[in-house]
Amino acid sequence: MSIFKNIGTIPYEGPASTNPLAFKYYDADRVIMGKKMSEHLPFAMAWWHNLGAAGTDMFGRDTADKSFGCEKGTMEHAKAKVDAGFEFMQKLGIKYFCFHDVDLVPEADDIKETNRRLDEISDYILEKMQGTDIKCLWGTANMFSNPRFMNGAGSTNSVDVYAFAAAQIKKALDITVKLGGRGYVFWGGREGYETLLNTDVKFEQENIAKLMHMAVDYGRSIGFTGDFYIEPKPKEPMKHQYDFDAATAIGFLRQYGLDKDFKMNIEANHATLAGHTFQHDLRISAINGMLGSIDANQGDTLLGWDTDEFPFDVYETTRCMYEVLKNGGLTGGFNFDAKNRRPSYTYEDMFYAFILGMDAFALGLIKAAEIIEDGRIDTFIKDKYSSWEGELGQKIRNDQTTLAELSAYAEKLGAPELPGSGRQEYLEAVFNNILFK
Ligand code: XUL
Ligand code: CO
Repeated sequence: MSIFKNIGTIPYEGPASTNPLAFKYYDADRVIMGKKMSEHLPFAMAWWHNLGAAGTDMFGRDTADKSFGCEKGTMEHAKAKVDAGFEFMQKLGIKYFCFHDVDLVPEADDIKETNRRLDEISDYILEKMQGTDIKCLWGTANMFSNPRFMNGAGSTNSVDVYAFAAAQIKKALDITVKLGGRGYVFWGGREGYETLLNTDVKFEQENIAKLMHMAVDYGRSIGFTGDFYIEPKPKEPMKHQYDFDAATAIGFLRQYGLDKDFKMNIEANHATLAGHTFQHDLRISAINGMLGSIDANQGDTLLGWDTDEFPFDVYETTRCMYEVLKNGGLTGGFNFDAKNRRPSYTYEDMFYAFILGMDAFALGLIKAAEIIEDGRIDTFIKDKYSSWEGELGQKIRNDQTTLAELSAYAEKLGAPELPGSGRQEYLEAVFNNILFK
């Protein structure tokens, strides 16, 4: 039975098309820099936003109908969400989905019953996956919504709550592996603090690391070969969250010996909340060998919270894809951790949102490849550092000199020349030239 009855498979029709239910740029089989678009862009649907979120905000209730013909909070509804999700992904050509445990089933009062429901729904998802090429991109445990997590999960003051978090992670890993997941995410929604007056930061961070180590040990023991991810976010819901940004999370992973098993899942809107650009957190992850996956959305520069909008800004998607291409791709994918605006409440809007996001990234990919193939920007960067190619530069790079030797060199020189123009305006003009040619 079809849920999105009036909507067919979304075709690629090219930039001249005005059909709102067609891709203008995302052409799955088009080859860019030796790889198909669909391989460059493993898109994923976020179960929670697309099949769950129906428009409730701080000031008003749902505007969209996501009952899919069933009573919410029942297993029948959980299955209807699976049906809706698979129909949706197939119509858009999306090959991956991401989930929290409690997105899949309504949470019961007792974890044994919740786990039974998770077994039932994952069997149903497995059945649905057969005959399709749809797989899980990553799974995670929701350790932030239930009131028991008000003081954190790995960082909680309650050892019982900590054990409960461990149980949820164990089950979420089981389901992720069962569904062929490429990754497992830790987003530390409540891992942080409201005030230092009541918080032992060192104790909490050590306990988070211990929980992550146990997750790695368990995951590897059941055959999970994928990456674990930290998804950094600086604030919201907590005033301060420990995984503030990529640099902070990478430092944490190294400090506690988790850096071999973990990478970053970088979300655009989280990076901007941290006061960085999206590209900054991608670059910091990439240069540390830890750019794993992306939560593809965008924020609003005028608002100080996580708006989770569908990506629209092609400058941003181009900068993102430039980083991804330079990184040689991702081991993860592009999860649309994004939701329709509250007044966009129809089924058509769900499709328009994904078409917007997929086209914005496809265009970003096309333009990033053109920037790299054009070469002007990369050549500029190479030339900018060319003084290091000489003997002195090589000596410094190879740790073969001393402060005294450099001082003697500088004295002989008297004064260095200016280092050369940064040419920012020229490079920005090149960027625009490529974007709009
Ligand atoms: C919250 C957020 C989460 C994670 C998964 O801001 O991004 O949905 O992606 O827990
Ligand atoms: Co996210």
